[in-house]
Amino acid sequence: MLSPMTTSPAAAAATPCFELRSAERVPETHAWPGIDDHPTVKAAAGGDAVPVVDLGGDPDVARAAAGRAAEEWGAFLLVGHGVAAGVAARVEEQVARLFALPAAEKARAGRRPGEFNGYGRAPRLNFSNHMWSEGYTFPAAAVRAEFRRVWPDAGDDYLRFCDVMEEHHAEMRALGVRLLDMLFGALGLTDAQIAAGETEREIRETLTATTHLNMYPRCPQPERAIGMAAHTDSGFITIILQSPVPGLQLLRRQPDRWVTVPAPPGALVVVLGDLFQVLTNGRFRSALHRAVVNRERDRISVPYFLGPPADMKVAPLAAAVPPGTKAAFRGVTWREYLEIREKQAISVDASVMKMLQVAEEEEEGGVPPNN
Ligand SMILES: O=C(O)CCC(=O)C(=O)O
Repeated sequence: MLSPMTTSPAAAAATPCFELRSAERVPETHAWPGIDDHPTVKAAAGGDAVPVVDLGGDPDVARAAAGRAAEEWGAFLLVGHGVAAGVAARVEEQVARLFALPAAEKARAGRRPGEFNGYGRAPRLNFSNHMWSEGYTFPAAAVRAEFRRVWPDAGDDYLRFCDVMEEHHAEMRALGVRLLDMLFGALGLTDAQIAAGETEREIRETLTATTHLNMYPRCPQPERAIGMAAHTDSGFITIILQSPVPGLQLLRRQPDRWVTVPAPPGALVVVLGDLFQVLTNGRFRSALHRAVVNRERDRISVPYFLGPPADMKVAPLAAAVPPGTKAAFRGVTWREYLEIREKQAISVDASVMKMLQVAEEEEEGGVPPNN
Protein backbone atom coordinates (compact mmCIF):
# COMPACT_ATOMS: atom_id res chain seq x y z
CA MET A 1 0.00 0.00 0.00
CA LEU A 2 2.65 2.43 0.99
CA SER A 3 5.13 4.29 -1.03
CA PRO A 4 7.58 7.02 -0.29
CA MET A 5 6.28 9.40 -2.93
CA THR A 6 2.68 10.04 -1.92
CA THR A 7 1.78 13.70 -1.77
CA SER A 8 -1.95 13.46 -1.19
CA PRO A 9 -3.45 15.90 1.27
CA ALA A 10 -5.04 12.81 2.81
CA ALA A 11 -1.58 11.96 4.07
CA ALA A 12 -1.75 15.08 6.16
CA ALA A 13 -4.06 13.33 8.57
CA ALA A 14 -1.50 13.34 11.29
CA THR A 15 -2.82 12.78 14.75
CA PRO A 16 -5.71 10.49 15.54
CA CYS A 17 -8.43 12.86 16.67
CA PHE A 18 -9.97 10.24 18.87
CA GLU A 19 -8.31 8.12 21.53
CA LEU A 20 -8.83 4.54 20.32
CA ARG A 21 -7.40 2.88 23.37
CA SER A 22 -9.94 4.17 25.86
CA ALA A 23 -12.99 3.93 23.58
CA GLU A 24 -16.04 2.07 24.84
CA ARG A 25 -17.70 2.04 21.44
CA VAL A 26 -16.77 2.69 17.83
CA PRO A 27 -17.90 6.22 16.88
CA GLU A 28 -19.38 7.01 13.46
CA THR A 29 -16.05 8.56 12.40
CA HIS A 30 -14.47 5.09 12.69
CA ALA A 31 -17.37 2.91 11.58
CA TRP A 32 -16.32 1.07 8.45
CA PRO A 33 -18.95 -0.03 5.94
CA GLY A 34 -18.74 -3.35 4.12
CA ILE A 35 -16.51 -5.26 6.53
CA ASP A 36 -18.73 -8.27 5.93
CA ASP A 37 -18.54 -7.91 2.15
CA HIS A 38 -17.31 -11.51 1.96
CA PRO A 39 -17.33 -14.40 4.44
CA THR A 40 -14.23 -14.96 6.54
CA VAL A 41 -12.39 -18.27 6.73
CA LYS A 42 -10.51 -18.65 10.01
CA ALA A 43 -8.02 -21.43 10.83
CA ALA A 44 -8.14 -22.39 7.18
CA ALA A 45 -7.30 -25.87 5.96
CA GLY A 46 -7.15 -27.64 2.59
CA GLY A 47 -7.20 -25.25 -0.36
CA ASP A 48 -7.60 -22.31 2.00
CA ALA A 49 -4.53 -23.10 4.10
CA VAL A 50 -2.14 -20.17 3.65
CA PRO A 51 0.96 -21.56 1.91
CA VAL A 52 4.12 -21.94 3.98
CA VAL A 53 7.63 -21.58 2.55
CA ASP A 54 10.45 -23.02 4.64
CA LEU A 55 13.77 -21.38 3.83
CA GLY A 56 15.56 -23.67 6.24
CA GLY A 57 14.99 -26.83 4.23
CA ASP A 58 15.75 -28.02 0.69
CA PRO A 59 16.19 -24.90 -1.51
CA ASP A 60 14.50 -26.59 -4.50
CA VAL A 61 11.45 -27.39 -2.41
CA ALA A 62 11.36 -23.83 -1.02
CA ARG A 63 11.68 -22.31 -4.51
CA ALA A 64 8.89 -24.47 -5.91
CA ALA A 65 6.62 -23.68 -2.93
CA ALA A 66 7.32 -19.95 -3.26
CA GLY A 67 6.57 -20.05 -6.99
CA ARG A 68 3.25 -21.82 -6.44
CA ALA A 69 2.27 -19.45 -3.65
CA ALA A 70 3.28 -16.40 -5.72
CA GLU A 71 1.14 -17.60 -8.63
CA GLU A 72 -1.90 -18.64 -6.65
CA TRP A 73 -1.96 -16.38 -3.59
CA GLY A 74 0.56 -13.57 -4.05
CA ALA A 75 1.52 -14.20 -0.43
CA PHE A 76 2.90 -16.84 1.91
CA LEU A 77 4.03 -17.49 5.44
CA LEU A 78 7.80 -17.68 5.73
CA VAL A 79 9.55 -19.94 8.26
CA GLY A 80 13.13 -21.15 8.59
CA HIS A 81 14.19 -17.66 7.45
CA GLY A 82 17.20 -17.43 9.74
CA VAL A 83 16.36 -13.98 11.10
CA ALA A 84 18.14 -13.70 14.45
CA ALA A 85 16.11 -15.07 17.32
CA GLY A 86 14.53 -12.36 19.43
CA VAL A 87 14.31 -9.70 16.71
CA ALA A 88 10.52 -10.01 16.46
CA ALA A 89 10.05 -9.71 20.24
CA ARG A 90 12.44 -6.76 20.45
CA VAL A 91 10.73 -4.95 17.57
CA GLU A 92 7.31 -5.57 19.06
CA GLU A 93 8.42 -4.26 22.45
CA GLN A 94 9.89 -1.08 20.99
CA VAL A 95 6.92 -0.41 18.72
CA ALA A 96 4.53 -0.87 21.65
CA ARG A 97 6.60 1.63 23.66
CA LEU A 98 6.55 4.14 20.83
CA PHE A 99 2.77 4.06 20.46
CA ALA A 100 2.29 4.15 24.24
CA LEU A 101 3.96 7.57 24.40
CA PRO A 102 1.72 10.52 25.29
CA ALA A 103 -0.17 11.88 22.27
CA ALA A 104 1.72 15.19 22.44
CA GLU A 105 5.08 13.42 22.09
CA LYS A 106 3.95 11.37 19.10
CA ALA A 107 2.40 14.49 17.57
CA ARG A 108 5.86 16.06 17.37
CA ALA A 109 6.44 13.68 14.48
CA GLY A 110 2.97 14.03 12.93
CA ARG A 111 2.75 13.86 9.13
CA ARG A 112 2.34 17.32 7.66
CA PRO A 113 0.54 18.09 4.39
CA GLY A 114 2.40 16.53 1.50
CA GLU A 115 4.60 14.46 3.77
CA PHE A 116 4.75 10.75 3.72
CA ASN A 117 6.94 9.93 6.69
CA GLY A 118 5.98 10.35 10.28
CA TYR A 119 3.30 9.49 12.79
CA GLY A 120 -0.44 9.40 12.26
CA ARG A 121 -3.19 7.46 10.75
CA ALA A 122 -2.02 5.20 7.97
CA PRO A 123 -1.62 7.33 4.86
CA ARG A 124 -4.47 5.82 2.89
CA LEU A 125 -5.86 7.57 -0.10
CA ASN A 126 -9.50 8.21 -0.76
CA PHE A 127 -11.05 7.06 2.49
CA SER A 128 -13.22 9.44 4.42
CA ASN A 129 -13.60 7.21 7.47
CA HIS A 130 -10.82 6.42 9.90
CA MET A 131 -9.28 3.04 10.45
CA TRP A 132 -8.79 1.52 13.90
CA SER A 133 -5.03 1.98 13.94
CA GLU A 134 -2.12 4.30 14.49
CA GLY A 135 0.83 4.23 12.13
CA TYR A 136 4.34 5.51 11.64
CA THR A 137 6.19 5.42 8.32
CA PHE A 138 9.89 6.05 7.74
CA PRO A 139 12.70 5.21 5.32
CA ALA A 140 14.17 2.05 6.81
CA ALA A 141 17.73 3.32 6.55
CA ALA A 142 17.05 6.71 8.15
CA VAL A 143 15.72 5.66 11.53
CA ARG A 144 18.04 7.88 13.59
CA ALA A 145 17.20 11.09 11.74
CA GLU A 146 13.48 10.29 11.69
CA PHE A 147 13.04 9.48 15.37
CA ARG A 148 14.80 12.58 16.68
CA ARG A 149 11.40 14.10 15.95
CA VAL A 150 9.87 11.93 18.67
CA TRP A 151 12.86 11.95 21.04
CA PRO A 152 14.63 15.31 20.46
CA ASP A 153 16.93 14.66 23.45
CA ALA A 154 18.26 11.46 21.79
CA GLY A 155 18.29 9.79 25.20
CA ASP A 156 18.28 6.12 26.17
CA ASP A 157 14.75 5.40 24.89
CA TYR A 158 15.68 6.81 21.51
CA LEU A 159 18.92 4.83 21.36
CA ARG A 160 17.23 1.55 22.30
CA PHE A 161 14.49 2.10 19.74
CA CYS A 162 16.96 2.96 16.96
CA ASP A 163 19.25 0.01 17.71
CA VAL A 164 16.35 -2.41 17.41
CA MET A 165 14.91 -0.86 14.25
CA GLU A 166 18.33 -0.85 12.61
CA GLU A 167 18.78 -4.50 13.49
CA HIS A 168 15.37 -5.18 11.94
CA HIS A 169 16.32 -3.24 8.78
CA ALA A 170 19.58 -5.16 8.34
CA GLU A 171 17.83 -8.52 8.74
CA MET A 172 14.91 -7.64 6.46
CA ARG A 173 17.11 -6.15 3.75
CA ALA A 174 19.25 -9.31 3.58
CA LEU A 175 16.15 -11.50 3.65
CA GLY A 176 14.52 -9.39 0.94
CA VAL A 177 17.43 -9.96 -1.44
CA ARG A 178 17.28 -13.71 -0.73
CA LEU A 179 13.55 -13.73 -1.42
CA LEU A 180 13.99 -11.79 -4.62
CA ASP A 181 16.58 -14.24 -5.91
CA MET A 182 14.41 -17.18 -4.88
CA LEU A 183 11.41 -15.71 -6.71
CA PHE A 184 13.54 -15.02 -9.81
CA GLY A 185 14.58 -18.68 -9.57
CA ALA A 186 10.93 -19.70 -9.31
CA LEU A 187 10.31 -17.79 -12.54
CA GLY A 188 12.78 -20.14 -14.20
CA LEU A 189 15.98 -18.07 -14.07
CA THR A 190 19.16 -19.96 -13.21
CA ASP A 191 21.61 -18.61 -10.62
CA ALA A 192 23.96 -17.67 -13.47
CA GLN A 193 21.20 -15.79 -15.30
CA ILE A 194 20.22 -13.95 -12.12
CA ALA A 195 23.86 -12.98 -11.51
CA ALA A 196 24.44 -11.92 -15.13
CA GLY A 197 21.06 -10.29 -15.85
CA GLU A 198 21.46 -6.54 -15.97
CA THR A 199 17.88 -5.79 -14.94
CA GLU A 200 17.91 -8.37 -12.17
CA ARG A 201 21.18 -6.93 -10.85
CA GLU A 202 19.93 -3.36 -11.05
CA ILE A 203 16.78 -4.32 -9.15
CA ARG A 204 18.75 -6.02 -6.40
CA GLU A 205 21.29 -3.22 -6.07
CA THR A 206 18.86 -0.32 -6.07
CA LEU A 207 16.13 -1.77 -3.84
CA THR A 208 14.58 0.89 -1.62
CA ALA A 209 13.09 0.05 1.77
CA THR A 210 10.36 1.73 3.78
CA THR A 211 9.22 0.56 7.20
CA HIS A 212 5.70 1.10 8.44
CA LEU A 213 4.66 0.48 12.03
CA ASN A 214 1.03 -0.38 12.73
CA MET A 215 -0.62 -0.47 16.12
CA TYR A 216 -4.15 -1.85 16.19
CA PRO A 217 -5.55 -1.32 19.69
CA ARG A 218 -8.15 -3.80 20.88
CA CYS A 219 -11.56 -2.64 19.76
CA PRO A 220 -14.87 -2.73 21.67
CA GLN A 221 -16.87 -3.43 18.48
CA PRO A 222 -14.54 -5.15 16.01
CA GLU A 223 -17.42 -5.90 13.67
CA ARG A 224 -17.81 -2.14 13.08
CA ALA A 225 -14.16 -1.17 12.54
CA ILE A 226 -11.28 -2.04 10.24
CA GLY A 227 -7.59 -1.98 11.21
CA MET A 228 -6.30 -1.51 7.68
CA ALA A 229 -8.66 -1.32 4.70
CA ALA A 230 -8.31 -3.76 1.80
CA HIS A 231 -5.52 -2.88 -0.61
CA THR A 232 -2.71 -4.27 -2.67
CA ASP A 233 0.82 -3.11 -1.95
CA SER A 234 2.32 -1.04 -4.71
CA GLY A 235 6.00 -2.06 -4.65
CA PHE A 236 7.80 -5.38 -5.16
CA ILE A 237 7.79 -7.38 -1.93
CA THR A 238 6.54 -6.67 1.59
CA ILE A 239 7.85 -8.65 4.54
CA ILE A 240 5.49 -8.40 7.50
CA LEU A 241 6.47 -9.06 11.08
CA GLN A 242 3.37 -9.41 13.25
CA SER A 243 2.43 -10.00 16.87
CA PRO A 244 1.30 -13.55 17.56
CA VAL A 245 -2.27 -12.24 17.16
CA PRO A 246 -4.02 -13.03 13.87
CA GLY A 247 -5.53 -10.07 12.02
CA LEU A 248 -4.11 -10.06 8.51
CA GLN A 249 -6.52 -11.46 5.90
CA LEU A 250 -6.00 -12.35 2.23
CA LEU A 251 -8.79 -12.27 -0.34
CA ARG A 252 -9.36 -15.53 -2.22
CA ARG A 253 -11.60 -15.50 -5.26
CA GLN A 254 -14.42 -17.69 -6.56
CA PRO A 255 -16.14 -17.60 -4.25
CA ASP A 256 -14.74 -14.41 -2.75
CA ARG A 257 -13.71 -14.97 0.87
CA TRP A 258 -11.27 -13.53 3.40
CA VAL A 259 -8.74 -16.03 4.69
CA THR A 260 -7.14 -15.20 8.02
CA VAL A 261 -3.36 -15.60 8.03
CA PRO A 262 -2.17 -17.53 11.09
CA ALA A 263 0.36 -15.79 13.30
CA PRO A 264 2.66 -18.51 14.67
CA PRO A 265 5.54 -17.03 16.68
CA GLY A 266 8.64 -16.55 14.54
CA ALA A 267 6.89 -16.73 11.16
CA LEU A 268 6.94 -13.76 8.79
CA VAL A 269 4.44 -13.01 6.04
CA VAL A 270 5.53 -12.19 2.50
CA VAL A 271 3.10 -10.22 0.33
CA LEU A 272 3.79 -9.42 -3.32
CA GLY A 273 2.99 -5.97 -4.68
CA ASP A 274 1.63 -4.63 -7.96
CA LEU A 275 5.04 -3.72 -9.40
CA PHE A 276 6.17 -7.31 -8.87
CA GLN A 277 3.15 -8.43 -10.85
CA VAL A 278 4.29 -6.11 -13.66
CA LEU A 279 7.89 -7.33 -13.38
CA THR A 280 6.84 -10.97 -13.65
CA ASN A 281 4.43 -10.22 -16.52
CA GLY A 282 1.49 -11.23 -14.36
CA ARG A 283 2.81 -14.70 -13.62
CA PHE A 284 3.17 -13.77 -9.95
CA ARG A 285 0.34 -11.70 -8.59
CA SER A 286 -0.14 -9.08 -5.95
CA ALA A 287 -2.38 -9.99 -3.03
CA LEU A 288 -5.42 -8.02 -1.93
CA HIS A 289 -5.24 -7.93 1.84
CA ARG A 290 -6.60 -6.12 4.90
CA ALA A 291 -6.20 -6.18 8.68
CA VAL A 292 -9.09 -6.71 11.07
CA VAL A 293 -9.15 -5.91 14.78
CA ASN A 294 -10.34 -7.86 17.78
CA ARG A 295 -11.89 -7.27 21.18
CA GLU A 296 -9.25 -8.89 23.37
CA ARG A 297 -5.72 -7.99 22.29
CA ASP A 298 -3.71 -5.18 20.76
CA ARG A 299 -1.91 -6.22 17.60
CA ILE A 300 1.27 -4.81 16.10
CA SER A 301 2.45 -5.33 12.56
CA VAL A 302 5.59 -4.07 10.89
CA PRO A 303 5.49 -4.24 7.09
CA TYR A 304 8.88 -3.71 5.44
CA PHE A 305 8.25 -2.53 1.89
CA LEU A 306 10.87 -3.25 -0.77
CA GLY A 307 10.57 -1.58 -4.13
CA PRO A 308 12.49 0.15 -6.90
CA PRO A 309 13.70 3.75 -6.81
CA ALA A 310 10.81 6.12 -7.57
CA ASP A 311 11.85 6.81 -11.16
CA MET A 312 13.12 3.43 -12.28
CA LYS A 313 11.04 2.03 -15.13
CA VAL A 314 9.61 -1.36 -14.17
CA ALA A 315 8.63 -3.56 -17.10
CA PRO A 316 8.18 -7.33 -17.48
CA LEU A 317 11.48 -9.21 -17.26
CA ALA A 318 12.47 -10.83 -20.55
CA ALA A 319 12.54 -14.20 -18.76
CA ALA A 320 8.90 -13.79 -17.76
CA VAL A 321 7.58 -13.18 -21.26
CA PRO A 322 7.09 -16.47 -23.13
CA PRO A 323 8.84 -16.59 -26.54
CA GLY A 324 6.59 -15.44 -29.35
CA THR A 325 4.32 -13.41 -27.07
CA LYS A 326 4.47 -9.78 -26.05
CA ALA A 327 4.62 -8.30 -22.59
CA ALA A 328 1.27 -8.11 -20.82
CA PHE A 329 2.10 -4.81 -19.06
CA ARG A 330 3.62 -1.56 -20.20
CA GLY A 331 6.60 -0.17 -18.31
CA VAL A 332 5.86 2.13 -15.41
CA THR A 333 7.78 3.87 -12.65
CA TRP A 334 6.58 3.69 -9.08
CA ARG A 335 5.90 7.42 -9.19
CA GLU A 336 3.77 7.07 -12.33
CA TYR A 337 1.91 4.12 -10.85
CA LEU A 338 1.00 6.15 -7.77
CA GLU A 339 -0.05 9.15 -9.81
CA ILE A 340 -2.45 6.96 -11.75
CA ARG A 341 -3.79 5.41 -8.57
CA GLU A 342 -4.29 8.74 -6.90
CA LYS A 343 -6.01 10.36 -9.89
CA GLN A 344 -8.28 7.42 -10.44
CA ALA A 345 -9.40 7.46 -6.79
CA ILE A 346 -8.60 3.81 -6.65
CA SER A 347 -8.67 2.06 -3.35
CA VAL A 348 -9.53 -1.57 -3.53
CA ASP A 349 -9.89 -2.85 -7.02
CA ALA A 350 -7.31 -3.69 -9.62
CA SER A 351 -7.95 -0.71 -11.90
CA VAL A 352 -4.34 0.50 -11.99
CA MET A 353 -3.21 -2.92 -13.13
CA LYS A 354 -5.91 -2.93 -15.80
CA MET A 355 -4.68 0.42 -17.05
CA LEU A 356 -1.15 -0.91 -17.32
CA GLN A 357 -2.20 -3.93 -19.31
CA VAL A 358 -1.22 -3.90 -22.97
CA ALA A 359 -4.23 -4.56 -25.17
CA GLU A 360 -3.91 -7.30 -27.79
CA GLU A 361 -3.57 -4.93 -30.73
CA GLU A 362 -1.45 -2.35 -28.87
CA GLU A 363 2.30 -1.85 -28.81
CA GLU A 364 4.06 -1.68 -25.45
CA GLY A 365 5.01 1.84 -24.55
CA GLY A 366 4.77 4.42 -21.85
CA VAL A 367 1.95 5.02 -19.46
CA PRO A 368 -1.28 6.04 -21.18
CA PRO A 369 -2.75 9.47 -20.58
CA ASN A 370 -4.85 9.53 -17.53
CA ASN A 371 -8.22 11.03 -18.23
O1 LIG B 1 -1.31 -5.45 9.71
C1 LIG B 1 -1.02 -6.17 8.78
O2 LIG B 1 -0.76 -7.36 8.93
C2 LIG B 1 -0.99 -5.63 7.36
C3 LIG B 1 -0.63 -4.17 7.29
C4 LIG B 1 -0.66 -3.62 5.90
O3 LIG B 1 -1.16 -4.24 4.99
C5 LIG B 1 -0.07 -2.31 5.62
O4 LIG B 1 0.39 -1.63 6.55
O5 LIG B 1 -0.05 -1.93 4.42
